[in-house]
Amino acid sequence: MSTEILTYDKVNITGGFWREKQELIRKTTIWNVYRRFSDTGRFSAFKMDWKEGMPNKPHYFWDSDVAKWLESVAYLTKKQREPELEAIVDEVVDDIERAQTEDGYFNIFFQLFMPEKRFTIRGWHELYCAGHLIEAAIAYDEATGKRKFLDLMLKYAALIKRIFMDEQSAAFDSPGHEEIELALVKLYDYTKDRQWLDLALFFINKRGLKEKLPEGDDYTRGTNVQDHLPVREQFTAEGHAVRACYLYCAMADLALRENDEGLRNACEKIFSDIVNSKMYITGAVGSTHVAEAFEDAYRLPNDTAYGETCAALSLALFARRMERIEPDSRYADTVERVIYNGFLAGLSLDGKSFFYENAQEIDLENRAIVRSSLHNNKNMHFPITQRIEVFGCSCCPPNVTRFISSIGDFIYNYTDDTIYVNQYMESEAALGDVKLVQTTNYPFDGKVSLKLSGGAKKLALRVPGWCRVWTLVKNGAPVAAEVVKGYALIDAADGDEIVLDMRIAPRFVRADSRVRADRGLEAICLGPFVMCLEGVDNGGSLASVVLRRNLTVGFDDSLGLPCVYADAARETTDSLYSDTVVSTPFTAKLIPYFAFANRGETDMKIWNVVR
Ligand code: FUB
Ligand code: ZN
Repeated sequence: MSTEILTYDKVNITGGFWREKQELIRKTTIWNVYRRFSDTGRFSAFKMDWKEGMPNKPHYFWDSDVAKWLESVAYLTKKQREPELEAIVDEVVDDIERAQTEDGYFNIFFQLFMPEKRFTIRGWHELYCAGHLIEAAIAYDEATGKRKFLDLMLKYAALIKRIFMDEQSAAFDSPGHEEIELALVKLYDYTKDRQWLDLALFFINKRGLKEKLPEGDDYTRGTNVQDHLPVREQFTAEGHAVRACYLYCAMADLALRENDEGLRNACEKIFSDIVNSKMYITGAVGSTHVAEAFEDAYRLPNDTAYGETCAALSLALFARRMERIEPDSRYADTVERVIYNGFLAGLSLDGKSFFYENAQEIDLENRAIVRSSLHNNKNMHFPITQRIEVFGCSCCPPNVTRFISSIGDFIYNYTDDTIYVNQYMESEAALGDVKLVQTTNYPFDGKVSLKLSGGAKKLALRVPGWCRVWTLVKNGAPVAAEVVKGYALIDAADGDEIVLDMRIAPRFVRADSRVRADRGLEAICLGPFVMCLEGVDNGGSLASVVLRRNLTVGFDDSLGLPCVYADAARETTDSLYSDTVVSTPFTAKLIPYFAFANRGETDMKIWNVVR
């Protein structure tokens, strides 16, 4: 039984944790990304007047960086008009209009540097850029009613369809970096024009058939770009993690719309493969910097983890599509794991800077030893320890802004008679005549009140996988509820108030013993937060810290976040090998993982010895 998404435009996040994040994006992050993208020439590149000798030579996927920023502005604008931001978008759209060729083509890099090579180099992201521009154009039209951007992109999409699908005259048959497939499904949903769904299907169906291989192009064939098998025969997550998850998003989209059992089966298996063997406890995925890829099952090293912000985010996008196909709480649980941990770590608390790779452990002393070693393994890659404002490859920052601005998409799904409550965020939502007011201080507190008015619906409230003790109260009286696939079901009529109270207490979590990096270690979680130790709170190096099982919850006022205190000790030996251990007790402090690295460079550890 499939469901519909109650999209972000019908859900207003009115307070609490995510409202603060959305305000941060609106007031700080969107502008900071704009400034950094302007400084680095990304916006002026759209003028198409770059000449040799000038600084900031346009890069082959800058279009996509700006496109995601434009899309973010659309989501912000939908909630509250922002004339200054809108003026910037309009100028970019005018630039695109001026530069777009007669036949509809638009790509900064190819038009400036190699117009004769268009649609011949599979690895150079033309279709990826096109996909992001299409997503932005849809969002902007939807938010403002200004149609020009969408018309330009419809013209471009028509060219792509003609060259790739009708004439089959391009040198490759499916994109080297997936993205346009899911954008085309959105275009179909928005315009109801079947040709866009057909084009998305065309790209999906061509992948893995290896019919066309541009000469000398070895990189963009095979596992790294999910081209090793036809998509309906792919059952494990492989290759570049962002590419992979964008592909899986489109596969899930098409499985739903086309009632395609083969795609659905592949998506279910791939999703299980990810969450059962290839995902960090934080929801980060893509554990190696080598090709930014999924590693083999259970290979989840902490100190060298890659875990790109875009990859975590795209896993949440995939999970959301899967929960549309089938309301099973494991999908929303995964979304929750990602958004409170592996994704959110990508953004600094002040909203100005970003991680591209997200460390799962920082041991500064060990890094120094490895780096100074004569036998230094040059391939050993450690993620950066401090967020920065812009990267040479800056795909993550505008992905963060568009994701948080539209995070309302993740709260509710519905069928004719049921509303699924997937995420707990203080909000007001409208589904036709039915209004839902969600009041909560989640994730700091596990109590959620839902007031329904204007009709009657069954509510299906997700009981998070981490939650062991919860109660349900209807209009002040405790009620029992049947739980189906992780959702507690309860009828609600006009004026009813349902209160779900989930006990949030710190808990110890272990990893499957096949995850070598976590063997013998435990993590502490608090509600949806994965907690971590930081050197700045715990006296520098964390390598010798042993935690005890005695935990108390506190609040860190300077971070504005809950913390956990643990009885602990530093255990050191008196020589390289020794049976004499010196144990110095202290109280350890753990903070939510996503907030690490906001107080200078320091050690960080999620997995610890607990004794
Ligand atoms: O190549 C485009 C984007 O930049 C990818 O999705 C990221 O992994 C980064 O390589
Ligand atoms: Zn990225």
